[in-house]
Amino acid sequence: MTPTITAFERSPDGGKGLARDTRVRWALEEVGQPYEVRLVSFQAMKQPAHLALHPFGQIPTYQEGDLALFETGSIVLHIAQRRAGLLPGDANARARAISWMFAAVNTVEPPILELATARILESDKPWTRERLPLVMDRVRDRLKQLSARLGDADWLDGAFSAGDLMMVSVLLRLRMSGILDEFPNLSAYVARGEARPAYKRAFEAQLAVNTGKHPVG
Ligand code: GTB
Repeated sequence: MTPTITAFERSPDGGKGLARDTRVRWALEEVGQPYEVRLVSFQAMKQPAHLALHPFGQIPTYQEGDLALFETGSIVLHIAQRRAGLLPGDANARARAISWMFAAVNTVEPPILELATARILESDKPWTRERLPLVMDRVRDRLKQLSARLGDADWLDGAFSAGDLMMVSVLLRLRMSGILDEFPNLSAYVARGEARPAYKRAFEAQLAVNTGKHPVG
């Protein structure tokens, strides 16, 4: 059965690939799973029909037969468990790859989101000028640790895995801030992720939506 995901009818980033449907598209492309996309407006996301799929009224969601999922971590894990290509066969290596998925969303993404909130949603607040350097330092602290662990390896733990897919997706959000450039091995890591043919297909697909080349359904 072909899964259907949801994505923004128009992403606020205009197609830079930062909305979270991109990581789900990327996972589907990595495993060669065809998929369909249902585009939803901000208004529709808050209506009962969408809330039944996503309790927080967000995108992306994932539907496959009578299975409905939300949260990109769980969606990507589901895809990775169903089809080969994103998780190692060895049980211990598989468990470690899943740890990196959790680390991406639970340990590295929170300070990055805090930075995005400070820069975008709180930019007009009088305390933001003072707070921003603190938030940036919290991001730097995490990146320092991640950079030390990655070292000169291509990927976090052996071959590319769902852990790298999630981590690269999370780090991409930092590109505009310039902080990533302070860590050349992390910049190169992100660039390696973006160079993967599956990522390129996912990126192009979301870009087509946001440049009006995809019919709104
Ligand atoms: N933890 C959830 C997950 O990983 O699935 C978070 C889902 C989420 O934040 N979804 C956002 C959403 O639906 C879209 S991705 N927001 C609408 C709402 O809450 O009303 C977040 C996002 C949005 C826009 C940009 N951008 O324009 O740069 C980047 C990221």
